[in-house]
Amino acid sequence: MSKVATPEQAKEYLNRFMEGLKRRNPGETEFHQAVYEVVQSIFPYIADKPRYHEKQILERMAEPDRIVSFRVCWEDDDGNVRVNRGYRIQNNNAIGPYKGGIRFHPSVTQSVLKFLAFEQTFKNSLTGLPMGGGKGGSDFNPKGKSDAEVNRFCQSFMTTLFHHIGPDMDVPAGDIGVGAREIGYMFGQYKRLTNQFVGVLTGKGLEFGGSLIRTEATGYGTVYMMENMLAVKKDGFEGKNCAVSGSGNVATYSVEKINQLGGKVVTLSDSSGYIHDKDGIDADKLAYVVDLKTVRRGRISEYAKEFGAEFHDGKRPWEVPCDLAFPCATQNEVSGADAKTLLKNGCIGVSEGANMPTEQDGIDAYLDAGILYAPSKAANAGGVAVSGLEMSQNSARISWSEEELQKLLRDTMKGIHDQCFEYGEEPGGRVNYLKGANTAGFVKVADAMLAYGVV
Ligand code: NDP
Ligand code: 2IT
Repeated sequence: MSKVATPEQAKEYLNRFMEGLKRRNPGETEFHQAVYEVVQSIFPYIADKPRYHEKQILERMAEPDRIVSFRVCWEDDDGNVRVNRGYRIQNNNAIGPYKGGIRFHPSVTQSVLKFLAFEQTFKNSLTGLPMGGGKGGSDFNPKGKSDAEVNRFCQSFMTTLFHHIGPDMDVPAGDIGVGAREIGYMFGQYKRLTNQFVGVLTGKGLEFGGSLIRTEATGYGTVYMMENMLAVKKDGFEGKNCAVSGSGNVATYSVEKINQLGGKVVTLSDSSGYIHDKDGIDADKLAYVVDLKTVRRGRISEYAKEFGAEFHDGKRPWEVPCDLAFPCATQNEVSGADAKTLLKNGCIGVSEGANMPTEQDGIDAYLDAGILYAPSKAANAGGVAVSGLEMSQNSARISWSEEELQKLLRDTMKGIHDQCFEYGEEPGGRVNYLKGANTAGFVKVADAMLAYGVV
């Protein structure tokens, strides 16, 4: 395919590509979804560049370098032996060591982690830092487990994982269900097994090599991405009503930054439902949420009781009218119908803190409406960017000041915005940030792969 393809040829190529992918990866629907989103949006860019086709670059990117799957045995507090499955997916290390989080959640499957590792490859490329893409995790459910049980699980998980990771090989971090506590337990076990104190995990405690603002970085970055998109339209957060989903790490620091920039957040959620607080979630209420979720490990419904807000059992917040939406919980939490409801109610911007939170027909609805839409691999890249800075600090055995890191995070998000803008600008002045993110992320990884020959 050496000339610009006609729309029919493009469609045929996409169909053939997806058929092959589905045949090779049966039943892995989340992985199919993530690959489809990328391939269909970068096709206009690669159509007239035969080097990418001849060297099968997309086919190689969509085949992980390595999948490690292993048994994780541990004993619960009653002495019962429990068995979970652990994984590490090393998707692509063309531009740096594998890098990406670890997720502990009962919904974790190979398909979920393959989609996340694939996405991470593009996201990490966008940060401009030398990091490849990987992801890991387990179907272990930390909810309701004692600290001692979580400790035993993390130690058992690391006892196999440590063979496959290293500061120049693969550097995991946190994700859903993996926060400061779990990273501490896993780092402690890595150190014990290897007798090495190295930057093999990021998101570490500040006492043992962690970086300032890593905890805040994903949420802050998601909001900076929206701030940058609004600035192009000579607009800002002042007076905007915002709907945020989730109530974990990404959601809470998104709320903090929205508040600082003059917006008002009216929703938060967890897997049992959402709260609607018409008065806004201010700093004091947010401190309550952080304590509720990270110390007491309770349910978001308790917020409604505490502050007299509404709780909507089993529902998602997208039915609440808002100017801006920040899905910050999990994949596929915004259906096509939810996206249409957001648009009908006047939503003008979506910045995705979670990974792949919007289903494909929801994305299509945003793009058709021409709203400001920052896809997850651009919007939530601030977290892994500060992880990259944590790696740099660990290698140099130094710690940067909060002021320096805050500036680096802001500059990184501006850089990501500008790359998406450059590759996503369309005739008529619209910016397709999805196409921009996928294309800009692709180019760097693809060109590095070309340089290596056939590997
Ligand atoms: P946390 O574990 O801190 O919080 C997760 C939140 O999402 C909780 O409120 C949880 O509710 C909710 N949630 C999880 N699974 C589901 C589900 N199946 N249905 C409904 N709600 C659910 O995770 P993070 O905040 O770290 O991660 C949130 C999202 O952001 C994920 O998509 C993650 O991949 C992404 N992300 C995280 C980064 C980070 O640095 N931590 C970086 C980039 C992206 P409940 O308490 O009921 O489980
Ligand atoms: O999805 C993500 O980017 C993360 N969970 C953070 C990865 C990291 O290595 O900091």
